[in-house]
Amino acid sequence: PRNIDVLPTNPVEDEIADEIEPVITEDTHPQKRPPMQIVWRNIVYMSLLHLGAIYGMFLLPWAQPLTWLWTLATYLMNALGITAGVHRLWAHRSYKAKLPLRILLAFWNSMAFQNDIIEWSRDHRAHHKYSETEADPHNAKRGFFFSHCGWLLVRKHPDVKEKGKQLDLSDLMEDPVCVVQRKIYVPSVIFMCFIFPTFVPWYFWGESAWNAFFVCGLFRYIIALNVTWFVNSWAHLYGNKPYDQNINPAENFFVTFSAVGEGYHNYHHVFPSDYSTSEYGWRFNLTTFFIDCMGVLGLAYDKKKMSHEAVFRRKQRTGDGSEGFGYVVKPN
Ligand code: ST9
Ligand code: ZN
Ligand code: ZN
Repeated sequence: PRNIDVLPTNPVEDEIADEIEPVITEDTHPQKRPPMQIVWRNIVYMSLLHLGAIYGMFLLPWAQPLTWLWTLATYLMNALGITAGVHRLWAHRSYKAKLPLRILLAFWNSMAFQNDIIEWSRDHRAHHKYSETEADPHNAKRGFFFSHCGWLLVRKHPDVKEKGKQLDLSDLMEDPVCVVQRKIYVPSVIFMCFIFPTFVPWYFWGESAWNAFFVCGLFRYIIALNVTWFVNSWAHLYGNKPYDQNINPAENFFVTFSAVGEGYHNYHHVFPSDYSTSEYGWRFNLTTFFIDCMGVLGLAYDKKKMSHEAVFRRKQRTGDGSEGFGYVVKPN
């Protein structure tokens, strides 16, 4: 059972707290989930992209070592465009960023091709606020496949649209970087997600454009997409719960490692405004390291971090007694 009535979760000052604080809601259409409307166009696109990525994986041994390095580099830019960009900065406002950093993160976000910043943030705020109800766009109660990618292949539940109307997105509408990214979204994706990753290995070290497209373009994109989706599927199903054992989101090591710090998902749902999305700092958390480096350069500031005391008290009150990824379980 969900046990969110024991909160307030969020002692720190948080200007969008109301947007993501879980609320207890009745499903508007209880018991009668409308029949799923499959969107065949998305199924065809996603299947083709995955086939191309699998082909790219088989091309890997024939690509040059520098191309492997570039694949890793594009993966990290893609990942940070999601984690440091749309997730921690725009959807949660867990820190503030100066214009040059926001522009960089918006470009990296287009490289990730996961919908524009405003749409992603809207779905994500709905995911936190209406977590695991029909109004959660990727409601994990509907199973692994639905929360992983099935939700992108069917029309949304009417509750997502109805309840989602209550979300305030004015902070995003007022950020010119978000507005411009939305305006130029399609060309920016074609360039950042496909042309730029293909061009660099071809131009600078003579990799074949064919290899570069399938490896640095499709293979990198689809791996990053599935890793992101794992946060919604796997990390909502498997892992331990040091902070609140009454909710499904969990601490999952594989997801944390591959999603550059985003698998501390039990912590994140309990303390959504913490810029580290974790009790810890740089531990398996490249995103926090990146934001801290930007802080040193003066480009990131006002980082929100929960106090040790608040975290400790919450663990005592609602945690399952485990620590970290569950390697240390406290005796009763
Ligand atoms: C993708 C996104 O992959 C992945 C997001 C993952 C999130 C992960 C979060 C985890 C934490 C962070 C971890 C980071 C880890 C990173 C690691 C990196 C390595 N609120 O959507 P429409 C209303 S995208 C309020 O068309 P349909 C609204 O009025 C992949 N209102 O619904 C809207 O109109 P408008 C590539 C809402 O028709 C209207 O409904 N992209 C909300 O049912 C219609 O909206 C794709 O594959 C809301 N939340 O269609 C495209 N939602 O927009 C996929 C809707 O005009 N999308 N409304 O205001 C689609 O094709 C469609 O959205 C659909 C649903 C078929 C899925
Ligand atoms: Zn979640
Ligand atoms: Zn979040």
